[in-house]
This record gives sequence, C-alpha cells and structure tokens, in this order.
Amino acid sequence: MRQSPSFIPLIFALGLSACTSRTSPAAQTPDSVQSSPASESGSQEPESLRALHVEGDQLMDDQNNPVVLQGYSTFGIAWKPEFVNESCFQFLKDEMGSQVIRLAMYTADSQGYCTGGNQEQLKELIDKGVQAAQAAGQYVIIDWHILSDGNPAQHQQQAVEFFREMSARYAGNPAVIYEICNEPNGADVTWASVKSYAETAIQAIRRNDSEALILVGTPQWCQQETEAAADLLENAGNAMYTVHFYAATHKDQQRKDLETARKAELPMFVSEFGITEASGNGTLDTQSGREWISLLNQDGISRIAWAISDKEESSSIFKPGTNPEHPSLSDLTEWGQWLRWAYTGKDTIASGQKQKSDNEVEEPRNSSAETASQSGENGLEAVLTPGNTWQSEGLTFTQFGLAVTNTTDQPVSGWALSFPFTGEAAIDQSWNGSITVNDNTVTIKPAPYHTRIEPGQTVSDIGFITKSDGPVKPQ
Ligand code: IDC
Repeated sequence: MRQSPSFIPLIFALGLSACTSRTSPAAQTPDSVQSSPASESGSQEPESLRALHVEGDQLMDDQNNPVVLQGYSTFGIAWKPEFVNESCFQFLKDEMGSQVIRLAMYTADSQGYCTGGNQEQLKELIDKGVQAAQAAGQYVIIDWHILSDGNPAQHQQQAVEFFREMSARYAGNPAVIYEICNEPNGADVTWASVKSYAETAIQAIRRNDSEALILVGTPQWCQQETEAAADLLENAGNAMYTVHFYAATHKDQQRKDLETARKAELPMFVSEFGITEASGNGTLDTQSGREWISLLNQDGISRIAWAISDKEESSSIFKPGTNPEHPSLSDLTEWGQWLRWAYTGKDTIASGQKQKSDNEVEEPRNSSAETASQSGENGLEAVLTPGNTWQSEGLTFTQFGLAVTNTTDQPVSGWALSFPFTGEAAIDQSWNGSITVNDNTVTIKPAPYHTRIEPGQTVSDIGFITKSDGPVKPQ
C-alpha cells in the first residue's frame, strides 16, 4: 500500500468532487503552485507528496482532488549529469513553477543504457535525481528514453530488468512515476506492438508496486494517442498515455488528435513538449505554444518541458555556461523565460533580467501601478494584476491574474466580481473561472470549485488573457 503522506499543498487542491468526470483544473498560475512554502536548499526533511492515481481520464490525489502537474525534463542524464542536483531542482520549483522532474535516461545513442553506457553509474544518477527531486518537494519520473531505438521491443528484456529493479527500490514511494518508453517510432512500430511491450514492462513494475503511476508512450513519437484510445491497455492499473508536441512543428492536426482522444476519455499526460521545431532547435513558435498550453489547461492535462540543459539549442532552458549548482533567472534562455511565464505568470523581462533586443521596449512595467483592488460588501478583498503583454497579428494581448481573499470569519460562496476597464477588450483565454465582458466591464465568476472561499483563504489561480486593439487595463 502507498503511504498517505501528510498534506503539503504542492499540487492543485481544487476541491472538485470525485464524481466530476471531465474537469478543467487549469494548471496555470503561479500562486496555486507556490502555495507550498519555499523550502530551503539542502533542507533535511523532504516534503511528503500525495499519492497519485487515475480516475477515468483524470489524474487525482489521494483525496480525489484533480491534479495537473507541470515540470521540466532533464536532458539525457548521461550527457548533462551536472544538472541532476537538488539546488537546480529547488530553483526550478521556487522560480520556475516546477512540481515534477523527469529524468531522461537514453537507452541508445551515445552512452545509452543499452548501448555501452555505464549502467551502474546511470542508476546511481537516477537515484541521485529521485532523492534530489523529492528533497525539492517534487514528483519524479524515471524515463526509459528510447529514441533512435524506435521499437521498445528492441531492448525489452533490459527494460523489464531495469523497471523490476527500480520498482523494487522505490516501491510505495508516492513521488516516483515510471515512464516505460519515451517515444516509440519507426515503420514497424504500431500501437499493437507498443501495447504488447507495455503490458510486459508494466507487469514487472506491478509485481513490486501495484499503485505507482505509469506513463506509456504512443507510436510516432507519442502522437498516436487516438490509436491507444481505441484499444486500451489491460490490467495496467494507474496508467496514462503520453502525448508529445513541439509547437513549431505540431499544430492544428495534433491538437485535433488530442481533442479526439480526450473525447474518448483517454487519460493523457504530456511528458515532453517544446515550442521549437521537433528537432529541438529553430525558432520558438509562441503563438502555437500558447494554443497548446491553453488546450492543456482546458483539458486538465499535465505537462513537462524539454529540457534542463545549457546546450546551445533553442530547447534548452539555460544559456550555455550556466552554473548547474546555482542557476539564476539571468541564465534563462528565451524558452526558459517563456516557460517561467507559462508556469508562474511571472514576467522575467519585467524584472529586468533579460537582455533586451534592439527593438524591445526598455521600460520595465510597474505592475503595482496598474493593479486594481476591490473590497466587496461580503468581505472579499480582490486584487487584479496585469502580467505579461504582447502583440500578435496587430492585436494587444495582456494576461491578468486575480487574487481573492476572504477576510471574514465565515465562508463566502456564490461570489462574482466586476472590473471596469479603460477600453474595449475581448477574452482570449481564461482559467479557473468564467470571464465575460459587457460595456468595457470585465466580470469574473469562479469555476465551481472556487465558488466557496473559506475564512482567511485566498484563491489566486483565476486568470485570463484579454485581446484588444490597444493596451487596456482596469480603471
Ligand atoms: C534531442 C536533444 C538534442 C539531441 C537529440 C539526440 O534536444 O540535443 O542531440 O535529442 O537525438 C524528442 C526527444 C528528445 C529530443 C527532442 C528534440 O524525446 O530526446 O532531444 N525531441 O529533438 N522528441 C521530439 C523532440
């Protein structure tokens, strides 16, 4: 049996009832992530994490609260072992909104586990990574990172042996998640063949741990989730199917497939994504990236970004030469900054950390000057804060975050708030609430799980993005 660890509000405790089948627990804003106190690096006591399980297509904690995780994948651990350390993972948690670290262990390629890599050293590195992630209060995924060895059956025996060993070592540890094949690919790889591999590998894990969450890759670099949806694994227990995307390459068709699989109620987990091209390099497609994140938020799907690396390529979150023991905000690449914004709502540019390009506005925004506060008769104090703003196709987009505190000693329920704005705006996206605009007034109604606010409690993960001809702000 898994332990029932003491509660640390690291994950999104959205308070939805267990019988709600399809929910939208958007993993969007910083505050819900940061509700756990930032622990100090090197802390002695690792935080306990709640055991996860799958209910229908939704990841849940042990109190049946929907969980949407966001996090970062290491680079190949054999290639960048120096980034597998606690202070780096702590930085990712404290500054970058990370709740889960994925340890990518290549099985082939240079120093691959099955192609001449030092297996003992790799397993030690995995163990170091598991301990470090937990010490930093995060879940951790042990990823059997097949890639050039596209058919997982190719090293099936070694995979079974590896997962037998891992699951014996971490049996009952609620932080540990197993990903049994990164990206099945190649002409001979079908869902039927992956399924047969998966059932064998899963069995090896289940003998030691009947409840651990297991992630299963789908063919064609994790893009055939619709095939899996039509032919589910049998007796897999807590299992989810992985979908990967690189937003500059994978767009409408792949988003459509995700929606098709969602309608079929396939439990999905995005265990790797980027907004570069599929090569891991090239330009960042932020527009397509936002569309993907919006979709994942809407569907309550967990996501992990590639990669904790300082290699000179656009999918690295750190600039070349970053000190892996002491990364800082000034080490973030454009991609790292984008992720910080997507995961925490914090704008790294505004804090003056980013090197400005020539045509960029120099002036850091002073958010507090534009913050709108409101005290309601019902004892609610609300603060609406503008975050990132950007231009696209001639329009201005601005992100807003709302924090609502119940200052009374009674629960408040059934609330709504209205903020007059300086100009006309439409709502492009929203999370954890329903937002409408009428006569330049933005009205915010909470999602069902936020309608009731307990005394002293703050709800801080409601937000939205406006789309307008020019800049708008609350009056
Ligand atoms: C890429 C790395 C790149 C490395 C290559 C090795 O970014 O530096 O040379 O692997 O083959 C994936 C894979 C992931 C890839 C990534 C980017 O899971 O291993 O990393 N990618 O190509 N799937 C889609 C993209």
